Amino acid sequence: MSFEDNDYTSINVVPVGDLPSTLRSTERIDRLLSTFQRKYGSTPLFLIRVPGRVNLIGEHIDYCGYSVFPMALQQDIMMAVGPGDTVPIRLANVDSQYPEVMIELADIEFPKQIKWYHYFLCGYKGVVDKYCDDGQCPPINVMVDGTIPAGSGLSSSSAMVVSSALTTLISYYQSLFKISTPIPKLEIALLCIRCERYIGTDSGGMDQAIAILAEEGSAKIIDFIPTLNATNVQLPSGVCFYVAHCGVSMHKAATDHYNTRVAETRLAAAVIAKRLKISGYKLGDQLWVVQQASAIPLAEMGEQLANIFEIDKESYTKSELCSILAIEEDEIDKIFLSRLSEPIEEFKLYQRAKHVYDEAFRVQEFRKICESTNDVERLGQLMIESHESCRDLYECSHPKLDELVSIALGADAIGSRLTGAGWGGCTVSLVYEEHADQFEATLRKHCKFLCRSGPSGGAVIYQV
Ligand code: NG1
Repeated sequence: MSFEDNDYTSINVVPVGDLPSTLRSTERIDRLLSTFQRKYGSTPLFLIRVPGRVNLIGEHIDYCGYSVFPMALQQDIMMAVGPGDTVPIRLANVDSQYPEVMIELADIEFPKQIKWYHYFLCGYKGVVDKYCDDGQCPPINVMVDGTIPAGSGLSSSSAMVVSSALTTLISYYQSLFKISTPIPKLEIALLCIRCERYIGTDSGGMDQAIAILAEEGSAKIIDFIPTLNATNVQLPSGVCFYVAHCGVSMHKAATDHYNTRVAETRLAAAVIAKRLKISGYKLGDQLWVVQQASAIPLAEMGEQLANIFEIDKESYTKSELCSILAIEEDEIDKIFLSRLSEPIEEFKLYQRAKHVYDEAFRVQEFRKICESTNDVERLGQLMIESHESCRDLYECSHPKLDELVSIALGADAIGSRLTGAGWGGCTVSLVYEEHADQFEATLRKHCKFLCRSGPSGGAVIYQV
């Protein structure tokens, strides 16, 4: 991915009076401002608001180079920021379960045991390293408040990373007496994608991109190839989307699940490249690279895999892969497995690649329908197929997610699927407006977090 200068504007810096009516003069904003005031003895200069997101379709394909279809939610992370004293970063949270921290620059590191503030440090470090002269931002005091349930597949982590990046950027520029940052949104999105990887997860980029590039009223197709790009897509009328939590939380950075899938998709690409004799392929390339080089249309790629892999073979061992790829074990370790904390010996390649190619094609179909026929029954069908593929081929579901999907379909959802990384977290369901009340009443009996959301806007900086 690269950044090309184009017509994307920078992040809006607007007066605090422009907060959306759902937030202006609310208890939540009063509490954020007064907690800041009590803790730091001053009023913040800025409020930064960054939304969470729900991915409508296109799971685990962003890191393979394929387009995804998320929309921003109303749930968000807000940060209040003002100039600090001598400590470079004082960071507190309105929610007392997240204890206050004071951070010296020399202390910025990313251990295996991640704490809540490490996501803040990702954005902070990314910005300081790239934009601040002498690698320094003046001391800042920050108070955080969030309404995105953590570990729910709604991207609370990226909302935190993006808000910390913007908090750091605006504090730096403000200290230079330049209030609004001239840095284009796409550039900030690319920076945030890169810097969330300090945490140890090889994430694809969907979450940071939508958090920054979302526009009220439209879902977005996010493309990564040839460059990061976001296109508005109007969702059909007469239907709505519900997000529901299955009750099991999943903290990606604490397990190898996610990075294992990234590794399996890259190993699958290596086997495809070898067997199709693809020239120009480099070890570690993503699945889109081999599909494009093979000239096999995406629609056919999933089927073609049956001729490339031994499909009755459940998994491949490392030594089998060494002989197929004609490389040494330590090359596999270095190129594909270096981000895993535990060794793994068995790799499912056919199943992962099949999911990725089929899912990428479902995204194309979903988009086409939204832009043409608005055949909502087909949209629902694509969501159901997506869930089945996540469950059976990609193995990133959870029995509680499967159960919630069944409950949603039994309550007249047109389609329902897990959303986000999975292994817990939330489902997203497509529901006819006229069934919404009934659907909501049924789902409320089964989950603590349920929200109906239309597409929200992206990150905004408010000047207090
Ligand atoms: P969540 O649901 O936020 O854990 C993750 C990745 C996305 C994408 C989805 C699966 C991060 C920050 N986000 O999302 O890039 O790969 O899983 O589609 O790692």
